[in-house]
Amino acid sequence: MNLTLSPADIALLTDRIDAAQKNAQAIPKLTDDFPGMTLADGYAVQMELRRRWRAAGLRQVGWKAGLTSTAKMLQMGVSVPSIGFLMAAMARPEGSAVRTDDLVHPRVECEIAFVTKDRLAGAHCTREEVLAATDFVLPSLEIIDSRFSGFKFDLQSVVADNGSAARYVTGGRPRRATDIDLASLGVVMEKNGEPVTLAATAAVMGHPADAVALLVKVLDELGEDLPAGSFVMSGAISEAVAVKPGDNVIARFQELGSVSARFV
Ligand code: OOG
Ligand code: MG
Repeated sequence: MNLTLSPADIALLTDRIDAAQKNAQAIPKLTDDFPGMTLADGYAVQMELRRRWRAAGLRQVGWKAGLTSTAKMLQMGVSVPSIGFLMAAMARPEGSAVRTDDLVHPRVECEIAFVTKDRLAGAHCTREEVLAATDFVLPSLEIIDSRFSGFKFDLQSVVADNGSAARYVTGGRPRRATDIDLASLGVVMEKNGEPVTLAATAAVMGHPADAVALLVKVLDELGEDLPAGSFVMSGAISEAVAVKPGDNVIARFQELGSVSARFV
């Protein structure tokens, strides 16, 4: 990957992203000031953010793939999948009240989450390897929150912003990935009792395990692997839905049960 930013610029942009996240304050997308930024530069900022948070004692639980469905690519105008890291502090209990005053403009996505039992690594990771290394899958909601004004960004900026990662909720019934057909599960997301998105899990790259394989390949390019025991979100199955205080969201997954959150 082709890095163009100096270490000082990477530190500066990491400061900006970190502050925008901590203050829940929108900032202009990074390419406004650094138009030559590359995808590698975006990941350099993301990895510096991860390094800082881990150095501060925060615990990483896994990774997320994003922009892995056509619905999301069309919604965001970005057509290349990307990854981000997930920390324990981002988790919220199922059905619990999720605060919005510490977020900029939250949106909710429904995703298949994987928990792994074996290490995955390398530039040629396959769907079959992912399924063999998966302990169980479960339904999840991701609450994304772009730190960029108007929720508008390009690939470089969103990668630097850790793929808009903010909160996540898991629920439902964990299942062995091999006991169900993970590519053909219907998912309905409801907001305040009304269906707002309808899709099937094949919307994620044909099979959600392919999104995990892609994530492993990106990790390989970054010099990382996916350790056993990782929690991995495979990307939104349908478009993200904006939420505000008072909203209730439930996603009902065929075979996996439901997962919900309410917003305050
Ligand atoms: C980027 C993150 C996308 C997904 O599941 O597709 C994502 C964004 O849309 O803000 O998490
Ligand atoms: Mg997501």
